[in-house]
Formats: sequence, structure tokens, C-alpha cells
Amino acid sequence: MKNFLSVGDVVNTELLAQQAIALKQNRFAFKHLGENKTMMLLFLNSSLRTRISTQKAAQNLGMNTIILNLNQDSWQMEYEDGAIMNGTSVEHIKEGAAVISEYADIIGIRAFPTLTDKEKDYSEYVLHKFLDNVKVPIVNMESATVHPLQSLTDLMTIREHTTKQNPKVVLSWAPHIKPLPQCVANSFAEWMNKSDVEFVITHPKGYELNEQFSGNASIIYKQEEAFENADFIYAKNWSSYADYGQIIGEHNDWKITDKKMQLTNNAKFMHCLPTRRNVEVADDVLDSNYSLVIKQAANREFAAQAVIKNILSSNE
Ligand code: AN0
Ligand code: CP
Repeated sequence: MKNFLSVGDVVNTELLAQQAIALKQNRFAFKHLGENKTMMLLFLNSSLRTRISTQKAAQNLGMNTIILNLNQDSWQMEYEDGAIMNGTSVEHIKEGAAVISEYADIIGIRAFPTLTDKEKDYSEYVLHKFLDNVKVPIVNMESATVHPLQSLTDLMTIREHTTKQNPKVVLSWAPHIKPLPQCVANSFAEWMNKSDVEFVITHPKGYELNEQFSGNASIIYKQEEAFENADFIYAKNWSSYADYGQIIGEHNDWKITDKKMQLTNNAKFMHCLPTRRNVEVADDVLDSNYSLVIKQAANREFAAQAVIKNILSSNE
């Protein structure tokens, strides 16, 4: 694996999930792989899980880690080619990324979408600016359109909690007070489409994902109908793709509650976190014994480790 930018860099999703699960047996078994190497984690946005789990994953493999909150702790970066830099940005990505690349063996990047410029976001503008200017592998820690480390974790968690070869997995839109990226949903959809599950997406009309990601998934507009016979309910809010970055209408009745979970086949509940309690998901779901959210978050360490291990092994 050269880079880990999306599911496109993964030959077999199920196999990578099994590799991540296997690492849980002995997370320090491959400590020699990353010895004297440095993982640089660049954050253009907030993070709790990704920041800590990716750092731990790299350290488990023997790497040194450096975290940088780009723009906040360093200089304001300019991305436009040919920019006359007489405004607020101080350093161009051409120098900035090239310099970072001199200090790192692998670079992780988190760069959320603008949610205002659809074309720019869906071209993965910022991620590609980094790719064009670094010499080392890049790990996507949530970009403008996808969050593959999260999706690998999700697949891994599903496999750990099912005995079925082909469980029914339902991605459900849930309400939020702010417009959020489509990344987690896009990514989850494209990973599920490549894995051995029966995949259903449910959301209010107007929240259709870009078809490049939703693919052949069944889309059901009635949430309660979609929940029938589900083995996993994966909740997430996202803003509209069609009406780009907007919240359309009032859909507070889409909140995930224990009553709705009772419609399923004793489904487990999943969410990438962070979640707003009693807006997206009711307390009785998050506090239930069928909620996997903390186990899911714990798995982020091993998913990241499987990815970094693959990159280190193929760049030896
Ligand atoms: C982000 C999102 O929805 O993409 C990060 C999720 C992992 N969530 C929020 O901004 C609340
Ligand atoms: N799930 C996830 O990526 O969480 P953070 O935004 O806290 O990293």
C-alpha cells in the first residue's frame, strides 16, 4: 500500500479488517517495522479519536510521532497556484508540504470540506495539493469526501460482532444542529459496498449521497421500514449533497431511539462519534448494552495500525 486515501487503495477490505483484528492479540509484535521512522499528523480540524488512536498506532509500530495543528500552530497556508500572497496566508503549500515531507516518513492529514464549494471539495483539492508536494506516503485522517480509517474500523467492528457471513447493515441519517460533512457516510457506503454485507441506506428525501459512493446500496426513505431485520444500525448525520452543505427541513423524528431499535433483529448500534446526545441519538441507545460506540472507538487504534503497518511493509 503506497498511500491510504480511500477504499481505492485497499485490495480486499475484509482481509484488511481481519489484519486489524489480529493486531489486537499483540499490538507490539511489529515494533521493529517503524523504528527510527517518524509519523507526522497534520490537523486542519478538531479531533479526539483520530488524533490519539493514529498516534498510538504509529507508536505501537515503533515510530516517533509529531502532531501539528496546521494553520493554528504553524503559518497560515496558501493553496492556490500563482497566488499573490499579500493577504492572510504566510506560506505556500509548495514549500510547506515539501518541508514537512523532509521531516516525515509517513504523513497523516485531516482536512474537512468547505461545505460551500462542492466542486473543490469533491475534487479533494487540499488532499491533492499535499500529495503533489510530498515525497512520502499519506494517510487520510478524514478529507473533504471520505474517512477511510473510520470505515475500516467500522468493518472490523461489524466482523467482531456478527457470526453471519452477510449481516444486514443499515446506515441511518440522524438529525444534527449543524451542517456536517458527508465523509463518514460516503466512506461507510463505499466500504460496505465492497464488503460481504447486505447494505441499506435510509435518509429523508434530499439527503441522497453522491452515487459514486452509495453505488448499488438500497435506499429506503422510511426509517422504520429500513430498520426491519437489521443486524447493525449505523447512525450519522450529514448535510445535503444536492443542496450542497445545507440542512433541509425539520427531521427531528429521525433521532435514533430505543423504541426504533426494537424494530430490528436485536441490532447492535454504531456511531463514529462525536455525537450530540438526544439530538442525533437518545440516551437510552447510547447507554444500552447493544451500543458498540466505545468498542468502535477503541478499534480505531488497530485499524490505523493495520494501515500504517501495510505502508511500512511495502515501503521497506
Ligand atoms: C465530523 C463529521 O461529521 O465529519 C467528524 C466525524 C468523525 N463530525 C463533526 O464535525 C461533529
Ligand atoms: N470518529 C472520529 O474520527 O473522531 P474524531 O473526529 O474525534 O477524530
